[in-house]
Order: sequence, then C-alpha cells, then structure tokens
Amino acid sequence: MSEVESGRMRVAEEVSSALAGGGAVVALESTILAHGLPPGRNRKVAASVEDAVRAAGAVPATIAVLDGRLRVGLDGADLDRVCDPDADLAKLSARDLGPALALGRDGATTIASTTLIANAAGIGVFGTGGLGGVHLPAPGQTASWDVSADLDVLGSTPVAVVCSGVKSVLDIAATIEVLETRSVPVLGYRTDTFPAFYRRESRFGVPWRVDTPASAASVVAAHRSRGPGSGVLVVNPVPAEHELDADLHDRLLAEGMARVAASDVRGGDVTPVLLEHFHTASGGASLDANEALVLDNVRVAAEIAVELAAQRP
Ligand code: PSU
Ligand code: MN
Repeated sequence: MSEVESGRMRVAEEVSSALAGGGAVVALESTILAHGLPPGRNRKVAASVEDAVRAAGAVPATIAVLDGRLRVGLDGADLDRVCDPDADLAKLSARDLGPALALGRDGATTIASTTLIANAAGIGVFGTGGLGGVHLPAPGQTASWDVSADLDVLGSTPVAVVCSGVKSVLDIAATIEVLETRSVPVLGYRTDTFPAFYRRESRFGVPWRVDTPASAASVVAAHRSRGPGSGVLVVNPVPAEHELDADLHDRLLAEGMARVAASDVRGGDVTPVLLEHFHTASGGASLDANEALVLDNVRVAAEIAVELAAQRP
C-alpha cells in the first residue's frame, strides 16, 4: 500500500498499511517537539519516542500540519522541519486547524488537534507528556477562563491518551472536575493518584486504576462500545528515578508563576513560557524528567495499542 492522500490529509505508507491490517499504531504530537523542548534536544526526543513505540511492537505516527495539509506519520526530513527553531512552527490547537489548512500554513499540533487528526485517520491510541488543563487564576482574578481545548476534545473524541497527568502549574482539582463533566474516564496506570507531571503524585486520587496494558485495553474497548463517545485518559507517573526533587519543583513553580503574572503572556503562550523557566532554572533536571516520562508514556501507549489489536474480535 502506498502513501494515502485524501482531501487535506496525507497518511504515511507505513501507518496506512498498519491501519489497514488492523495493526497497532500510536499517534504522537508535535507541539511537545516544537514548543515543549529546546532545539536539538527536541529532534533527539522525536527519534527516541518513535523508537520506543517500535520497540513495543507498534507503528509511530507523529502528527503535524505541513504546507497546509494534515500529516500523519512523518519522515526524518519532516521531523527536522518540525524541530527546527527557524521554521518557527505555530502552535495549532483544535480551533486553528481550519485556518492553517485553508491558508496553507505549517504548525505543530497540541493534544487537542493531534487527537482530532488521529481519530480522523483511524488511530485510537496516543502517547504524550502532559495534558493541558484548567489554568489557575492570576492574582486578583476569580477564574482564568483559560481551559485547554485538550479537555473538550477528549470529551468528544474516542481516543485513548496516555500522559503523566497535568503540570502543577495548572489547577489539578479543576482539571479533574472538567474531565468528569466531559465523561472522560481517568485510569491510573499502576497508581491510585493523579500524577503531576514532574512529580509522581498530586493531592488528588483517580476514579479507576489498571495495572496492565491488557486491562487498560479492555477498558478502552468497553468504553468505546458502550461509552458516551468520549476518549479515555490513562495517567502514568514519571519513572521514580527521574522524578523532580520536591523542593526544587516547588521553587521553580513559584518563580514561573510569578514570572507569568508579571508579564503580559496569555493563552497558548503560558505553558511554553513556564516550561522554558523550568528547563533553564533546573539546570536540565526538568528536561530529563520530561524526556523520561514521554518515553515511558509512549511505551505504555504502544503496549495498549498492541493489546487492543490482539483483542479485536
Ligand atoms: N504540557 C506539557 N508539555 C507540553 C504541553 C502541555 O507538559 O508540550 C502542550 C501539549 O501539546 C498540550 C498543550 O496539548 O501544551 C496544551 O496547551 P494549552 O494549555 O494552550 O491548551
Ligand atoms: Mn490555554
């Protein structure tokens, strides 16, 4: 089977063959590369996440918008482009896909837009780092009204997303409430606690726990057959040896929040600015944690995708 071009979407040959044969495919996002990790490091992570998916027996499909087309499965030159700071890729959330397609732009896709594109391509499992959520109010505000579109899209798109929870820069309690409202089951993967990205645990529990890829896959399949059309969130804590030290974490968080509050950074720029502060001020420890958790999440996503393919009637 060759590369599939239909309308505004181009699916790489390896991905379309795997999908046609009922094989395991894992979607990967590009915002984490273009806007979440520094140049150089991002390209290495782009390759290692794809390797980790393959090592677990699935086909990786990194998703982006290039030349005004939805691209599912990127080659090395495409990944170079996504990771090149001079290419200056826009951060495209779900609302931005129409404009980017019509205007022929390039862009990196967030969890929201990657989930939509994966679902349109027939991919049901997606592995990544951290989910967007409800932002905390600025000093003097009662609500930020900055709620990531990741939550709405998960509430209406039947894709299983594996991540390490949400960053402690967000309102974790409010994020969990919105996930409940949007009917998204949250499965703690070998944990009873909702993870906080750099830290294995937040103060909040998860409604359900699974301990194996097979059991996660069974839940995903059952949710798809009987559920309300929403996705499933599988939360997998950062590997213990890469967890950020608690005091360092709390200091960086306070500094980053103060920096954002004192600036006019808004909307989609908030997360990248906070991430940048963590990465520079932690002397790289937060980057190591970030890389380690993404690699672990895409491995778990691949194991779940393999189980789903095997459990297919
Ligand atoms: N959290 C991270 N790293 C990331 C992101 C979130 O720890 O790179 C990215 C993801 O692409 C996520 C997006 O979907 O940020 C959420 O952005 P916003 O809050 O603007 O919706
Ligand atoms: Mn936002």
